[in-house]
Parts: sequence; structure tokens; C-alpha cells
Amino acid sequence: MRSSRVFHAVDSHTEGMPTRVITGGVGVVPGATMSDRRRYFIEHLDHIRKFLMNEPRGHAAMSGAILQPPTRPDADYGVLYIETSGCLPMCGHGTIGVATVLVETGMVEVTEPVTTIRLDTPAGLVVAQVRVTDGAATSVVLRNVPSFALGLDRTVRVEPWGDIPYDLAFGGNFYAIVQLDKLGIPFARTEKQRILDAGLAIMAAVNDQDRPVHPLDPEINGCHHVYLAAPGSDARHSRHAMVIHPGMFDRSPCGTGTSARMAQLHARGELALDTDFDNESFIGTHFTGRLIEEGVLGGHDVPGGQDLSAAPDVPAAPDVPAALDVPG
Ligand code: PYC
Repeated sequence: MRSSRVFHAVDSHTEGMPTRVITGGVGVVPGATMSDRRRYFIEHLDHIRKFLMNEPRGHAAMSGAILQPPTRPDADYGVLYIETSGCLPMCGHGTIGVATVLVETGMVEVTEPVTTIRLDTPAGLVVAQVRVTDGAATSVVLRNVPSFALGLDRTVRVEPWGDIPYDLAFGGNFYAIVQLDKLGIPFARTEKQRILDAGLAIMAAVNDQDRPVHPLDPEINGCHHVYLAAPGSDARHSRHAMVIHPGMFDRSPCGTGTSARMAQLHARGELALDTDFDNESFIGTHFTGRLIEEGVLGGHDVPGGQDLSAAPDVPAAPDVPAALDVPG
């Protein structure tokens, strides 16, 4: 064989976003925890991410996940999340892709009607419940890592707008949440370049002026996602454009963004536990989320925040038929 390197990949789709699941070829990344492995991967193996995500094998909005043996005894697989933007601590749409691929390739023991898969992610344990019919994954429910609001009613100076009010929340990644009408830009796909430029300017300003750091894991830091909420969005149904570093939109409703948005709405007293929340992406795809319990974030005082477990739930999508088109 003349190939110098062989990767095995299964491509999947979640509500508008791809997840290229790497099932072989990377080897075991050194590290005692998935957070350690993420750091090692960023420092020593980032060329693999670029090879698998960028042109010509990927594209500007490419996203993926590398399967690993777990580092904890209560998990079935470890996962490293990769995309064009870098190596994420957690990714909701990516986890749905991973769970679907694990079921449909037979890499886990499949039970019907529900197969439970426990995933060791850099942000913590995520449990996926995959609804399975005749061997096909038809929907996925995730129990995400604890989510919380880190700050409410902050302002950041962004030219040419001046002081922009925003909330900061965590749902596996940090999200700056901004009302789009504060920027005077209509919520329309024809305005996508202006929306993208504004989101990236806010992201850069937040990281310069108020860079977030996870209270329990300083490896998780920085704001790489900006949730621009459409006018009329509320605590039952929120439409948004999600701007991602270095310059793309999340076409899916963003699982970790759904959790962060719910944590923010809960901290504002607008969203109660056990209440369905419909999060709609820029292209009109949906995740349903539910806050399921409240706690204390490892004993840390999180301003304006709670430790919330969130469960983005991908409902049936009858127009997404193929076996690997996850959320059907
Ligand atoms: O679904 O959590 C998500 C996500 C993060 C970045 C893109 N999608």
C-alpha cells in the first residue's frame, strides 16, 4: 500500500450540520482525561484536524468527532470534537452524529427501542439515548454537561455600535447571547454577511475585554460562539443566528448553544425546569431542550448562574430520511 496514513470515517448529518465521525486511524491520544487529551491534540496533533476538516476533504462549515477509548470507567467511548474552528470541549450536534454512527455501524450493543450510550467528552460525561427502530437511529436525546449563566446584563464595547448588552452562558462551550435588534440588522439570510461580521466583532471584543473561563476547568475558556437572537424570540421559542469562529454559521440549532440559552433564560427567571424550549437555527431546523435539574457547580459561586443539566432533544424530522441523517 502506498498510502502514508489511513483514516476511517463515517459521515453523518444532524439538522443541517455534518459530523465526520473518525472511527479509526488516529490512535489513542495521550492523556489521563479527555480534557488532557484535547489539550495534547491541540498542541501536537492539530494537523490531523486540519487534514480532516479543511478543503479539499472538508469545507468552511465542516465538523467532526474522533472516537477514543474512554478515560473513565462509566463511559462507553471517549470523544474529541473537531471542526474548522478548532477542537471543542463539547458539541451537541456532533454528539448526536456520534451516537447515531455508533448505533448504525454496530459499534455498540444495540437495544430497541432505546440504546443508551455514555460518552466521555472533554467537558464531562454526556449520555445519549438513541431511539432505534429496525436497527436505524430515529432520534437522539442527550443529557448534556451542567450548564450555567456566567453573567447577565454585561456590556461590551464593539465599534461601530458602541456598548452592546449581552449575557454570557455555558452549555459545553461559552456563548455570548445578544439581541440582534440591538445591532440594527434584520434577521434575514440576505443579511448573512453583516450578521456574520457583527458576531465575529462581538466575539473578538468579549475575548479581549471579558474572556470567560470555566470555574472548574480552566482548559475551557474563551468565547467562540455568538448567539444572535431574532426579534420576537422568547423562553418557549427562540430563533437565532449562531456565529462561530473563525467565520461560519451553525446550520443546526446548536446543542451546546441550546443548553446555554436555556441556562441564561432560567437565570433570568423566564424558563422553568421541565419545560420544553424550542431552539430554531438560522436555516429553520429545530432542537427541543428541557432543563431537568438545578445544582451547585462544584461548590463554586457562579455569578447569576446555576448548575443546570440540559437535555437537547432532537425530535422526529420526517423530511430527513437517510439512515445516517440522524434525527429522523
Ligand atoms: O451543536 O453544540 C453544537 C455545536 C457547537 C458548534 C457547532 N455545533
